This record gives sequence, structure tokens and C-alpha cells, in this order.
Amino acid sequence: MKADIGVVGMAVMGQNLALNIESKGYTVAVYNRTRERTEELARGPAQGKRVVPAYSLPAFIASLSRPRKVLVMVKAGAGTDAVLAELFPLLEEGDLLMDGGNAHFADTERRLAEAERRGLRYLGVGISGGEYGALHGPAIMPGGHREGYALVEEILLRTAAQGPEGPCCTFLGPGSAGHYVKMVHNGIEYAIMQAIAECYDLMKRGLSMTPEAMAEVFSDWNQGELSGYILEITEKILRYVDRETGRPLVEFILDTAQQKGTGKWSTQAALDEGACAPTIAAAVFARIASALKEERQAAADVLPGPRAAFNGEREVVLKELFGALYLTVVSAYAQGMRQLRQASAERGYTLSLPEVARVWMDGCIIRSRLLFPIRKALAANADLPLLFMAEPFISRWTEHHEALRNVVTRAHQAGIPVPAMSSSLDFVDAYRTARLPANVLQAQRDFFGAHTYQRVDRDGTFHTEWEML
Ligand code: NBP
Repeated sequence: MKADIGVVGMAVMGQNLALNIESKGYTVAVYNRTRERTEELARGPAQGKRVVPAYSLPAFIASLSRPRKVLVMVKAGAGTDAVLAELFPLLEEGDLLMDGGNAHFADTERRLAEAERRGLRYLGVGISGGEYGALHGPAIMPGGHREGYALVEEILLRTAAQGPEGPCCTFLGPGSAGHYVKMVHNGIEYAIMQAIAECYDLMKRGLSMTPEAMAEVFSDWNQGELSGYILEITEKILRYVDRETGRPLVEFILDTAQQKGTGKWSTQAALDEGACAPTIAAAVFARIASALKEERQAAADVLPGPRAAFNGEREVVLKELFGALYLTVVSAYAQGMRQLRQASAERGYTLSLPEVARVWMDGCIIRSRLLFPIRKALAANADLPLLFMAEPFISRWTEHHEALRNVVTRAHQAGIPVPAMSSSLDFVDAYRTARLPANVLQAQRDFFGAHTYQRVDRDGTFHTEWEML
């Protein structure tokens, strides 16, 4: 019997997706460059299942029913190009190639054009959920050839997480729409992770709280409207005790984080498109700063600062901290959705933002209860410029902005960096400021570069010989 679909790449993601797809009643062919991985899978978790191992790409292709459907789950970049170069000549007109890795959207455009030239259908598929999600139901973000999607729609819908408002998968749009949405998903992920890490720092250094006490606070917050996967795992991380020392493991982890791939690309793309995404960018730069470990250690002895402790009652500060985290997380989603709206208009993705919110409701890393009101707000107004301009976010801003200001002020007075929180505050404060000081920027530009400026009191373009004044 021929396989319904094939998966290339039997590392963590590929293996688990193959097993997930099989568990939904499909026969899955599997292949990996290094034979041992496939053998391990065949002997282990795939034993007795409708998983067909292949040990060469031609044998793998021969085991697939027509039109062939191939999901590539290998390392993004050169790994994907190497696999595609081998696959292209083995496939026939009408076959479907899907790249489920974290490809850069520009690479997806290039590969899609190559597939098109060869008469193949192509999908760039963003997949989020890590190892667990791959096996039990990830969020799946496909984009590319709609006819290609039709060939695998049933398989993808059944493989995806079954969310509260339907399967967490939908065809997002043409070209690189799927990988673009996944990239921005990861940008938002960076920002939420950073905002929660800032809460940890403020509770630790500002309030001298233990990880166990912080876990209680996060557990409490995770019951309400901010409830979400990253908050949930942070609580578990804070409770985890290192067997060797008997102390919380988190305190022994080196404080340097990497920034690469999709999180960084999200900010690069925002800059290219002129999309305002400072909270997401701040999270990327916070990771870059964290990597300067040796320099930071040297500077800690040279550059003085205040005592990193808060004045004020713990309960009051914690209440403010909740408000600050809430608005920072909403800023991240708001900036991400706005970037998607801009990219969709510029790149012709025809994205439905309420559908993006729905797909993110389960299976993925940024799943959160907040996505319910986010989806509702986006569905109620297709032209919504920013989430903060719709309920319930207008009310929540009104309710919490004082708290965010207090937390940022306390943090700055105590010398504790809060880049995600302070950039969120600046972002919304700038957005709600009718007249910004960009008039001075324009005057400066006109002064040194004769760039001209416009006036608020009359039409036209003006230049001034400023030195003549
Ligand atoms: P990795 O990203 O670690 O890639 C390992 C796989 O790529 C192995 O199967 C390896 O084969 C294969 N590979 C490489 Br490396 N170079 C290759 C080449 N030149 N030709 C053929 N195969 C090659 O695996 P992963 O963590 O399972 O992720 C797979 C994809 O899914 C990536 O694009 C990743 O960004 C994306 N993703 C990962 C996660 C996650 O949580 N891990 C989540 C969402 C998306 P080998 O066994 O022969 O070395």
C-alpha cells in the first residue's frame, strides 16, 4: 500500500509529526539523511504503526501515492536547500512539496518560484509547538499554492491542535504567507518571554522573592485573562529543584540567551517594512545584551547604580506588576498583528488576522487566553489600526497604564532594566500623543541636509536657510 504522505527529516520535529499524522489514520513514509535515525524510529515508537521507513530518497518517493505529498522537516537554511535539490528532480508535475521548517520568508519565495518552474505545488508551512506539539497537535501555518493546500487540508486539519475555535490550521495566503506569520509568531514569543523574565528580575531583585514565591504569583496570574503557555511553563521552571544542590535549578542557569532565526528576522522585517514593533525589537536586543556576559561582569564593578530594591509593599508592587505584564504582552500581540497587516498589504498575503489569532489559540508557544478578545476585536473591525484602539484593550489600558508607569519608574530607580516593559509604555505613549517632537527632527534634517519640511498651518513643502535667522 502506498503512503498518503511522506516526511523527510527524522529529528525531533519530523519524528513526532510523522507519528502524529499516523495516529490520525494515515500511512506515512519517512526518510532521514542519516539512516540510524529512521531505523531507531522504525524499531521504536513507530513499530506496528503505518509508518513506512525508506533508506534512499528514490525509495521514499516510490512509496508515496500520487500526487505525492512531501513534508520536509530539516534544519532551516542550507539543510532545506540540500534536501530540496535532491527532491526536485524526483518529483513530477502536480506533486506537492511542503517545507515545515523555520524558513526565512525570502527563501520560501525563492523555493516556491523554483517549484513553480518545475510544475510542482509548494507550501511554506510554519509549525509551532515544539516536540510536544508536533506529537499531540501543533499550530500549523501554511501558505503558498492554494491547490497544494487542498491536497493536504484534511491531513493538516486533523494533525493540528484542536483549539477552542476549531483546528489550529488554515490556509493563510499565497507566497510566503505561512512562514511570515510563523516568523512574527516567534517575534511575539520573544517579547512575551522577555516580559516574563523582567517580572522575575523585578520580583527577585526588587522584592527579594524566592523562585517558589514567584511561582505562586505566576500560578495566580495564570488563572486569569493573562493565562498562557509561556506563563505556565515559567511557573513550572521556577518550581523545579536541582537534584544535586536541592535548590531551584533556574538560579544555576547561565544568564546568556541566543537570538537567531525567526525572532531576529521578525524585527529585521519590521524595520524593512517600517512597521512599529519596538517591544519585539527590545526583546531581541535584550538577548544580545545578555550575551555580553564578560563585559557586563566587568562593567558591574565600574559603573555605579542605585540599590536594586523597591520601596513599597510587596502586594502593591505585585498588583502593579500584573498590570505592567498585561500591557506589555498586549503590546507584543498588537505590534505583531499590525506588522502582519502591513506585510499582508505590501506582499499580497490577503491575511485574515482573526484567523491568525484563531490558529494561535492552541498548540503554539504563544497560545494564551488573550487571543479570545484579540480575535474578537480583529473580527469586529477589519481596519483596526492597533489592538489598543478596541475593547477590552482601551479599558485595560485605562485600568493598568498607571501600574505600568509605576513599575517602569520603580525599575529605573532601582537600576533594573525592563526593556520590554519600558518600550511598550513608550510605544503606547507615542501612539496616543497627537503632536510628537518630530517637528524638531524635520527642522534638523532640513538644517543639515535641505530635506524640506511641511507646515501645520499651510500646504506645501518648505525649506529654510536656518543660519540666516
Ligand atoms: P533540526 O533543526 O535539528 O535539524 C535536524 C534534521 O535536519 C535532521 O533530520 C538532519 O539530518 C537534517 N539535515 C541537516 Br541538519 N542537514 C541536512 C542536509 N544537508 N540534508 C539532509 N538533511 C539534513 O531538527 P528539528 O529540531 O526537528 O527541526 C526541524 C525543523 O523544524 C527546523 O527547520 C526547525 O527550525 C523547525 N522547528 C523546530 C522546532 C523545535 O522545537 N525543535 C519548532 C518549530 C519548528 P541528519 O539526521 O542526517 O543529521
